[in-house]
Amino acid sequence: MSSAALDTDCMTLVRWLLGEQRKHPSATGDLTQLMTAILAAVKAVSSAVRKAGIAKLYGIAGNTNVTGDEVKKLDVFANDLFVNMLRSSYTTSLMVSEENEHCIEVDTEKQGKYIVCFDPLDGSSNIDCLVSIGTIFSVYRKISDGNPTVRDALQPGRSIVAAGYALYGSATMVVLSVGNGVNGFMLDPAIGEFVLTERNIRIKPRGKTYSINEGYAKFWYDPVKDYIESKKYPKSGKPYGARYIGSMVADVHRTLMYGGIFAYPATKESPKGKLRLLYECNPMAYIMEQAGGLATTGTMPVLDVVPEAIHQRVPIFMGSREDVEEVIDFFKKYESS
Ligand code: P6P
Repeated sequence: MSSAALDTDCMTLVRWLLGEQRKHPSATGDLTQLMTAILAAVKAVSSAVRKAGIAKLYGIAGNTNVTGDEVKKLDVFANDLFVNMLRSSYTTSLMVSEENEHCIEVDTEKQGKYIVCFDPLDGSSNIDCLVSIGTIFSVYRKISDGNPTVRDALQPGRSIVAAGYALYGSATMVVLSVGNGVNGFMLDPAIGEFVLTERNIRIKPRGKTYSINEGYAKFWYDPVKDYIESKKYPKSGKPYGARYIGSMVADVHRTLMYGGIFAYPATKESPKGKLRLLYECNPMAYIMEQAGGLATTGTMPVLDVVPEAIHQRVPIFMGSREDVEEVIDFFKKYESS
């Protein structure tokens, strides 16, 4: 039996949220309710992700499972879950999903005061080789009067109320911030609850690894080329190690827990980078800053970027404060030259 099941006073995520809620006398409990909806979807996705691996392994034929049900692509399945759980939570007015071209407006009678931007299953192309994948989300307050508009979704990351991610790895973990530091909650399948296991996560001021897809080195701009060169061939001290999984949640979680830097820069092939501002870069940048780290586009803090489109991409360098400050110095050197 798991330790949490034995612990008669384990700190579950919902208990923790209720405690955070009590710190704000004006809190209505809506954010707790919203997070409960997200956690329900995360649990269901976690179960499906683990089953999908087994299904693939035992060769369940075609697109139907043993009961003959149409088996949805995992990312579509995950998206439907988050949309439906949030719709029925009466806390959300508008959603932006990586899976939907346009904003998803909640029916008037079910609208609430929050806006949620999410990537339901980031890195899903990795599922067939059992690489860890994840869900990324960020929560804002609705700022428009009346029915929600896309303007509600185009707020800078500085306006985030809560953000986090779920990592479907060797275990399923939710890492969350509601503006008062970062905490990690492990899913205990024995009791179906997320239990606080990483309290007040702080990222090291400097790490020993860099995480970037070096396959694109040919297309890097000079500041990135020079920075990575300086990590591989330092004038003094040991070179940095290289770590790159190619699944953002896994790469960012490792960076948060061990220190170092994660980068998806602009390249000559992808002048804005690849990662999306609203539901990949902003939530992760928020977590990094809440944990004492930094997140930059190279020329400005990611959280200060004013979005112009819901699926826009931005370059990103995030992680240990001193490592990110070094990157910024390389960009400044080229700006002034
Ligand atoms: P590349 C996965 O497809 C993803 O969206 C992120 O999870 C990951 O960080 C990135 O793309 C990897 O991209 O170009 O290195 O394969």
